[in-house]
Amino acid sequence: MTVRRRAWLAAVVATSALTMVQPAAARPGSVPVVSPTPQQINRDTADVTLPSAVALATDGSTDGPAKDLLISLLKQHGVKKISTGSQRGFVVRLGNSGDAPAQAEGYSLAVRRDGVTINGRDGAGQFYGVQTLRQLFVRNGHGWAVSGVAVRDWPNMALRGSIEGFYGPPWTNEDRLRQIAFLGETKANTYIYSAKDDAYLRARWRDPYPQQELATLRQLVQAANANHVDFTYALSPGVSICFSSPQDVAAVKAKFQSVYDLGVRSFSLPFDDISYTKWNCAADQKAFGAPGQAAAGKAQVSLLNEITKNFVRTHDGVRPLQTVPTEYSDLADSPYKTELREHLDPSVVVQWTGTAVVPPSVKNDEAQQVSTVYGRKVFLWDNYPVNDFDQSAGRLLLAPYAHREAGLSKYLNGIVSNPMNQEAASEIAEFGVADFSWNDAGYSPERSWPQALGRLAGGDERATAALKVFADLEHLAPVFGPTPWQPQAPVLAARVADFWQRWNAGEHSALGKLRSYAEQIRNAPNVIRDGHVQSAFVREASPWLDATALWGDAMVTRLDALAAATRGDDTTAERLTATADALVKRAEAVKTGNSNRWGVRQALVGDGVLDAFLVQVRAATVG
Ligand code: LTM
Repeated sequence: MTVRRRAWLAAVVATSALTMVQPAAARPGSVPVVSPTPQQINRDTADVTLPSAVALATDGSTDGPAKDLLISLLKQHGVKKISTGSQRGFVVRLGNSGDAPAQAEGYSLAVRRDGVTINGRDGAGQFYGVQTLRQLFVRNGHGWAVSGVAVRDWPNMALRGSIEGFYGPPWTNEDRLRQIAFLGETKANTYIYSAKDDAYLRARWRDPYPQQELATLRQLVQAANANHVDFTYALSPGVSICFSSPQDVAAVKAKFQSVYDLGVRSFSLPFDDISYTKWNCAADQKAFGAPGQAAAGKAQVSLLNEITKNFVRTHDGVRPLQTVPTEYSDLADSPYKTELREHLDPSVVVQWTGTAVVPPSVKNDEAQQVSTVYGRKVFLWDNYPVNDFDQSAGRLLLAPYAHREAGLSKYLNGIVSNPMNQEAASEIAEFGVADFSWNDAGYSPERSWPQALGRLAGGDERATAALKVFADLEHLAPVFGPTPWQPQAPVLAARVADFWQRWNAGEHSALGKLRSYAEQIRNAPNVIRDGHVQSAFVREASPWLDATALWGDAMVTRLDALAAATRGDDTTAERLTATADALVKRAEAVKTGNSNRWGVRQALVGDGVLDAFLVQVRAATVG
């Protein structure tokens, strides 16, 4: 690697370390919370004070990005002097001189009185060891210590990350850089660049990139490499390709070559959301037969096998080709799937969305069945927390990642989340995806979700609590049908149910308890805006935060009206009821920006629970 390139990479890693959201410092003496949940973590010794001078010991295998991240973390935690060459005093070792687990991307980490040792099976393993160390720093007076733990860790799934695969406004470059840093931080290794409305990927797939676009892509690829993320370039020619045309096949290769030259080493040819029962050219009928499922399978296989043979295998370092079949969301065998199972090169990685496109759950027996049908382990394209379709209009989907069965790592070779058009808000569910795909057996949504919120709040406990209140009001997951499978506002709903039970039993003190939660709802947006919450999240969530403040105010006011009516002060009760009515109107009038395919809509907050409660309280107040 040239000196200039090393300096550039150091700058990229330093930038992501700076923008990296800091976890709350671990609690002294306990086994710290590390995410993704490690396979093995044990407390070995008391917390070890981090001195202001340390020696850094590397070996021939030490990974550049891991080392750069390590140095920047040590500096952020009070280390002033980092010497190399000597191995005296407190030594931080990074490389593969010892006992790294055998699994790809695995690492071991040991904290002792005289230093910290991280051994990675490979470069990514070292990087992930350092990402674990990032979560082990403990406050120690004015300085820092490191939790005295021993970790052995590796991922259960080979591919983990996200696919920018939604419809509507694609992410900005800034969003993508943030996402790539997030993926590195959560030990996810895959970002698939597949935005449906990016013309160069789909509608104008044949067109070469202008210089400016190439420069932007180069920046993304370099950031991905510096974070151990495979930037996967997904070209979707299915809308217009003539499979039997040598010119079109050459156009696919040329487009791939143009990004290979930027450093891309991972490629996909998705065929989702196209019509596969008609040809785009008459020649295909001659080459593959009358249009139909089997013929479509043959045509797609011919392109995928040709690209595997004469692009993937002829270019250094290129990973197996990926595809999204046109039949991506069911389990049934078909003439199309038979073609793929019997003739597709076994190295090609096939994606699947689970059943129902936007699946309420993904189960082991389904994954097992589909892996039989496609003749290989499949790669889950999980449409979670995507909000590009009409049933999710007006919503941010902030529920935990859930109802994916432990054991899926046996049948899946990975999971990528298809996120929302709102990048930072997607990180809540994506955090769970990274956690689950690393260690599906150890995953718990109840544990992971608060960690995701705490991370977004930069470790700010007050803001984390406010985010919990806010996210409870956006507690939905993608769903195609009318019935949500994640409960909306479960905390509020439970509090409201408890309130009515007590109130109807004549326990009027219940009102004060619920009022204080209503105040938390009203105040959450300000706390979020004033705290250390990631600014991109605050920007994206802004309409929903505005609406939340108004709904919270309406709830406080409605409860005050009820209190007034209960003590016989009808004048106040009527005045407050009118005030609350006006607040509800204002809350209902808050609109989303034009951020999604569904355009400008009401910014929905706790709908079905909060609004319904306000109607009930009104009736109880004014009869
Ligand atoms: O899921 C797949 C493979 N394709 C599309 C996605 O692009 C889209 O974002 C989701 C949700 O609307 N549904 C799809 O079918």
